[in-house]
Amino acid sequence: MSQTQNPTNPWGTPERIQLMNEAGETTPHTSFSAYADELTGEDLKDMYRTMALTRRFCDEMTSLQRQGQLALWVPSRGQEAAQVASARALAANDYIFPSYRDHGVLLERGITPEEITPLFRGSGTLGWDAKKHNVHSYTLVLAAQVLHATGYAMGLNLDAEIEAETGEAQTGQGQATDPTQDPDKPAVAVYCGDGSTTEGDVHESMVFAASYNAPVLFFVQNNHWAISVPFSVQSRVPISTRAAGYGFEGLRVDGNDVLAVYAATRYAMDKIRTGEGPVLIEAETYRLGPHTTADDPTKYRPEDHGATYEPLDPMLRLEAYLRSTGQADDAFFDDIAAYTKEQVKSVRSYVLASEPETFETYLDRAYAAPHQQVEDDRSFYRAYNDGFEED
Ligand SMILES: Cc1ncc(C[n+]2csc(CCOP(=O)(O)OP(=O)(O)O)c2C)c(N)n1
Repeated sequence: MSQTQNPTNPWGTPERIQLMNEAGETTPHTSFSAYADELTGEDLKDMYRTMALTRRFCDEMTSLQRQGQLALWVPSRGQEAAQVASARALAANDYIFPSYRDHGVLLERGITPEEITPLFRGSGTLGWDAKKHNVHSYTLVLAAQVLHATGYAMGLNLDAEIEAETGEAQTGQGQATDPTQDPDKPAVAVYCGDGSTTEGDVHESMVFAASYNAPVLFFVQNNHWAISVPFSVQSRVPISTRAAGYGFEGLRVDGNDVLAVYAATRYAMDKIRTGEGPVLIEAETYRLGPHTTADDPTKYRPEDHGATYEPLDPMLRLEAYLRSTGQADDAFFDDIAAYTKEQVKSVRSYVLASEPETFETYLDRAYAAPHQQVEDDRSFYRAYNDGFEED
């Protein structure tokens, strides 16, 4: 297949939901505007603040990586609307399974920037309390989290069955909220990229989720690239069309539009909670930066990509909307700049003060009980290390 081929779908393509265009102008939608209308001006400003923090934090972490202070960084530039608006539409007792680029999801969920850093500094594997936030660890093995999420969602159905039989609310594993007080039935949201959907794990997850009516949202951020492979090579059709093949609804949404992403996610979670099973959302966004700090996109990306995609930047769009509707002015944006600057200053100090762990510490944590494979790895590692001569 040629790399320039455009994905088309002769069997029908879900409409692309957009409530706010690139200029920040809104258009009502018969089904989705009602959900977006739940957001107050304060909510939108708050979302802008989190998006701005995500971006500023991302830039700071990129600089720290360039200075040799981090092993690697995975930038989220361009995907802030998809991440922050979808996370805002989830309930506190929904359990989230992120990929490795979902910093906006975490920050929206109340995880601090500092807590995101250990994985990239090598000073720990999981910096946040997964049970407190109902957010699983980042997953670097593509799509593994999609299986975990589906299994977790199937477990929630089993919990509900036990509750129906015994009358006792089940807490589930790691649910931070009190199930007797929760207004919403818990569900699961899993994040993955367009490239990840080509993994068998995603296919298996979707088959199981459909068969068992699992309460899970598959939130795919189509950022148009799987490292250097363009979306046109990965899929002949928009990813949202695939859901029909599994027998559940697929939504296609402008992933740079906070209103559309929020509305689609709220709609999907309502549907999932009523027991109708899974939903797939494809958020069409764009990765403005490199895949990671180890990547050089100038080697594979068209030279004019900036001219095409930078005007679609979700930050510019929300700013235009807030300004044109008189909800925010220079003073607001100056405050945000000062706030994010302060935040990343303290992250920088935190990172520089945190000590990288030794490799053996990771081996200690691989299994709860002794494991022969781990001991073999330990012996191999020690022998390898002993092979280096002292200066
Ligand atoms: C199982 C597995 N295969 C290959 C890789 C190497 N790899 C890391 S990221 C990536 C591309 C992922 O693209 P996508 O799913 O679209 O997510 P994005 O990074 O664009 O957010 C690949 C192939 C991996 N981490 N895990």
